[in-house]
Amino acid sequence: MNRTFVMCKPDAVERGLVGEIVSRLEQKGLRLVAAELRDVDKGLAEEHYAEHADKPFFGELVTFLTRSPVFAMVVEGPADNTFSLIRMLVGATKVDDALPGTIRGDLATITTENLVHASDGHGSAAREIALWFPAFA
Ligand code: FUP
Repeated sequence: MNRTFVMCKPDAVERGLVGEIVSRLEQKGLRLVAAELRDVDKGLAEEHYAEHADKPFFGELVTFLTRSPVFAMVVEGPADNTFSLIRMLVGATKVDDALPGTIRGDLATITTENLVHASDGHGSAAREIALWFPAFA
């Protein structure tokens, strides 16, 4: 699948970094096929992060994702590696591991508030596009 799900999380919208993040994706050569600024309710946040339901940071994640609007996107690339290209641009999950040159490495200081979510495989891309943009599933 050459489409994947990407989201500027509440911290990115609050800090006015949506343009910077979208710009990095576009400069790479990827394009938006759907995008929406939207409020996230508890149910959607819990479903989105269902794989982390038993983690100690789950409650914090849900509270964070629901605190203010997110900018949700479906992003397309020329080949079926779109998700991995974007994961490279986004950088490591933990801010201490995120290298300069990546979105998180350049712009984030707290692991929970690491600005961007991006699907980590074909399966999660399909699941997340269906969850957030059913018309594009
Ligand atoms: P990622 O795919 O890089 O967004 O990371 P994960 O799906 O593993 O984690 C989802 C979110 O949980 C991360 F963006 C930040 C948060 N998280 C923590 O707060 N603490 C951790 O130890 C790991 C993840």
